[in-house]
Amino acid sequence: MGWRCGLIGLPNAGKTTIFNALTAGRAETAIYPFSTIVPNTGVVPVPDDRLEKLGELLRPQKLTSTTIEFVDVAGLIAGASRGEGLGNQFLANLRDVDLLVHVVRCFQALDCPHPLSRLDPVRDVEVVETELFLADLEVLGRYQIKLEKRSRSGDKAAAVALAGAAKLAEALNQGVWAREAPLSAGDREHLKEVSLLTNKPYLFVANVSETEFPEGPHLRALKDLGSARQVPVVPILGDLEAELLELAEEERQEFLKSLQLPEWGIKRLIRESYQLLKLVTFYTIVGPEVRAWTAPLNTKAPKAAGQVHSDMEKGFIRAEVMDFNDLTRLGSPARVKEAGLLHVEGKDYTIRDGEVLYFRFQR
Ligand SMILES: Nc1nc2c(ncn2[C@@H]2O[C@H](COP(=O)(O)OP(=O)(O)OP(=O)(O)O)[C@@H](O)[C@H]2O)c(=O)[nH]1
Ligand SMILES: [Mg+2]
Repeated sequence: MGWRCGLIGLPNAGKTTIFNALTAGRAETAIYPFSTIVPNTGVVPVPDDRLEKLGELLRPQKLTSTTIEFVDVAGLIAGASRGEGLGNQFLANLRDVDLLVHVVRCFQALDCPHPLSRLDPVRDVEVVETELFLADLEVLGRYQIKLEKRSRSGDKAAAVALAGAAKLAEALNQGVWAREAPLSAGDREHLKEVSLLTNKPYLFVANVSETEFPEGPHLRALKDLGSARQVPVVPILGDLEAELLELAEEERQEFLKSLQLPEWGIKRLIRESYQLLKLVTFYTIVGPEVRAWTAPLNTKAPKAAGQVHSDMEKGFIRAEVMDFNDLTRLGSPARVKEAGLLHVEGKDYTIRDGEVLYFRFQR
């Protein structure tokens, strides 16, 4: 299963720069706005300390991370819903992403003008979010027309959904995110067909310059906004992090130290995205390969097995489960078994974060 994050923001906020830093890509960036027209997509391994530890302990021939995909689209400007700039049709590319990452410009660059002249991250957020609301209202409006037709032809469920849609439209008009709108679980169930951007988990990336780091006024303003709204803020030194990918790992580490940073922003962004998606990580040891997998919270063992191979879900018999901590403490799967800490679990078992699983199945 693929997890996807969409990058949004004003033109020249550095979305593509950060996309390149994340994916080690070479998508075109430019000092003029609207340099991205066709979306860029790239798959990124999720950094995972536990997987590294399993690698050191078990020395497999192959160590495979789980991945997350990033999608970089064009910039949004005020009036995009009326066709300004590149319009907002390209947002359709983000309807099926699982998470929105809003790249907010917190860097000054004389050669790369801000599309609204002055640097002001809080205003930029408002401009972009207004366009998200307008885009969602458009999509919801089209859905309401469909529901009305269905309701007129006697579809009772459509009539109930219509009432929920009206409540949702009212919330969006007042600037309330769809995911925070006061809707009942029933309303949400009826509206699950319609995919709204403001219904997605969301975080800010502050694209900062070195002068703004670790605590310049623009970054501070964005952090304050983030804490007031409970939206995480991840600072990234966009240009620098993208450029330094050219260097050897050792030199990159030196740089990190000289900047007194615990880790690169892009690494933190991948981790934060993964956490916001409320995913759990489980591990399998199959032949020469130790591999990390991703599943939504509360996934049953057969579904998790299905991620590895669809036959494993169909023919699922049982899962043999070890805890990562037991395995690293005792040193090998055999010792975990000897200590009586290998649990055998059936079809109804809900897997938990950090478990190491062997799936038994019939072919
Ligand atoms: N000084 C500085 N310049 C940056 C930084 N991040 C990006 N830039 C520059 O800003 C310009 C625009 O960056 P892009 O990554 O193309 O911006 P974008 O948001 O993808 O823009 P559009 O695709 O046009 O919407 C480029 O010239 C980058 O080199 C940064 O952190 N510091
Ligand atoms: Mg771009």
